[in-house]
Amino acid sequence: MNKTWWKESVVYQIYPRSFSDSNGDGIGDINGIIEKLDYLKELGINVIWLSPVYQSPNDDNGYDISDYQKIMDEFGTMEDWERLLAEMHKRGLKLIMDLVVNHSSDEHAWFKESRKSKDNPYRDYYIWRPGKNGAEPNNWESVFSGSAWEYDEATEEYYLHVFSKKQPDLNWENPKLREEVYRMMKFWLDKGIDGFRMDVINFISKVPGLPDAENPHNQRYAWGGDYFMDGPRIHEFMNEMNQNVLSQYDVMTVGEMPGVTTEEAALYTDGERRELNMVFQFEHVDLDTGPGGKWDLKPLELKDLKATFTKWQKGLEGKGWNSLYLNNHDQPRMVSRFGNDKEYRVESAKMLATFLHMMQGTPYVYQGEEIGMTNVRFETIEEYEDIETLNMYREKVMDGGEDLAQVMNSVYVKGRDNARTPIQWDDSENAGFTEGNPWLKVNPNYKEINAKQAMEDPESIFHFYRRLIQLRKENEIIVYGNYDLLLEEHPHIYAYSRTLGGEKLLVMLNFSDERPVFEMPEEMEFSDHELMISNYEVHAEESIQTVELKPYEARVYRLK
Ligand code: TEU
Ligand code: CA
Repeated sequence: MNKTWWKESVVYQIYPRSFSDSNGDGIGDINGIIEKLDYLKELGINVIWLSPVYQSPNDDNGYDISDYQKIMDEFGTMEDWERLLAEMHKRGLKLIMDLVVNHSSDEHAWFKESRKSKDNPYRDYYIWRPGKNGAEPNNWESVFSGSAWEYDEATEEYYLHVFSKKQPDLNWENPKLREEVYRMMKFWLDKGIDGFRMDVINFISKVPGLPDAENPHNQRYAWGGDYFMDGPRIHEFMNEMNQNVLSQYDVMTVGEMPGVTTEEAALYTDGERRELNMVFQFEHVDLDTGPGGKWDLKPLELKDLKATFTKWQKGLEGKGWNSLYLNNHDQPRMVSRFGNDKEYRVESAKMLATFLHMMQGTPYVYQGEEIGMTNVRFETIEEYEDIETLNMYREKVMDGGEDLAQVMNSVYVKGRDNARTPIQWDDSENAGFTEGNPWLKVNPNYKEINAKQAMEDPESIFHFYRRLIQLRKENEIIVYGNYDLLLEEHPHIYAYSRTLGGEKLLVMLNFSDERPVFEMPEEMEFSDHELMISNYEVHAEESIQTVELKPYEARVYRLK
């Protein structure tokens, strides 16, 4: 068991555009974050992952970077950012920055050069190909709809963009590009940051030849992920980055990796191999997705959630390290998705937090999660801002003639703007997020759900998170203990144990609004037990052999 600070940390993700606006232009900014550091300190987190704050034309809200070494004007200046880092370090908070190097913006100086001519020194910083029979070089589909290729008049070739056409993919085969990225990483590390979250980092190695994707349903374009997810040179690139850059600093790294398997993740996060500390896997956020992809809704089954989490807990045990998350800026709000955001919003938010924070790995809290913020339903598509949502709408409704109500329903359930509405700080106009016009409308439920209310109420979700985070700090077993699933077949109860040396924890969670009665397996019979945390009142004399749980009830016991 190798102990390190990043295993013992709890990370809080800030999506700066929606966090806190200090100057009334309706857009969250760096000074707004500084104003809220004491709030975050009180919550107890010790690392902040800051989504991109670099210069960007904002086609994808900062995930399209036009200058990696400048701060976006709307967010402030480099001096503001340096003050943020200093104010964080003063409070014992660490900062990890978003590293977006699968692609840049098409407005980046490299791309402006690259597109000029075929012999431009920057040509090979990106992936250019001639067309095939008057069409795109292959049939790959962009994550944001349509072809993953864009034709460029100047040189009569196409460039690859797995995301939007304003996000051309960088060519990692080119050692000069890799050197530039490493130099840029050092620029930030030398300023004193504490690590990186790496955007779709397992996409950077493409299979040479860029073969056509399989297309069983004969669609116009098809998902080409087989040819760039965990591609042929990915481990070599990760290892090179580690040798050249990361190993020279005491930092933490987390690679965002759609499609990653437990076997691959064990390699990426095996300390001996010197690649990354942990990865964000996607299996649990794909369980409610049908065969038609993200917008094809499918009900979530508890048995699938058990199987997935158990696979990841056991798959990395003693080999690598898990990151634990239930939502982020790309995913719906967790209480709306996995809990019940109506009758049992507070209970189910606390239950889900217990579920995640009692597992082995490093937990991530996404802004607003700690006050139980929910999904939003805007009436018309015009009120949405997210490029993924808007492109999909254009393709399906305007071009494809699909049913409007059905598409809007998918947006309500899965759209990324669910997670991007401004943080609800109080019950004043615009939820105290801004004194101006927010860039994305505030969720109308801010009068009941807001941070001010949550701080004042000792029974709030916020204070429950505070206790969970505190428990993790005080109990090594919560960080390092081994996980084992119990009651595998139960349709409503998710129960598991954690074991470290002679110590044991028992976690019991009700994922339903019913009141199931169940028997704990005999191996959980201990002479004594102590309740560590729960989201309902529990009587000390209650048995833990035959148990009845209330709707969305969560209990954690220490067994002795
Ligand atoms: O996301 C990568 C990714 O593949 C998905 O999560 C995807 O963006 C989408 O949400 C699927 O529905 C990362 C960033 O987190 C995301 O915000 C960016 O848009 C994307 O990369 C491109 O940089
Ligand atoms: Ca602002």
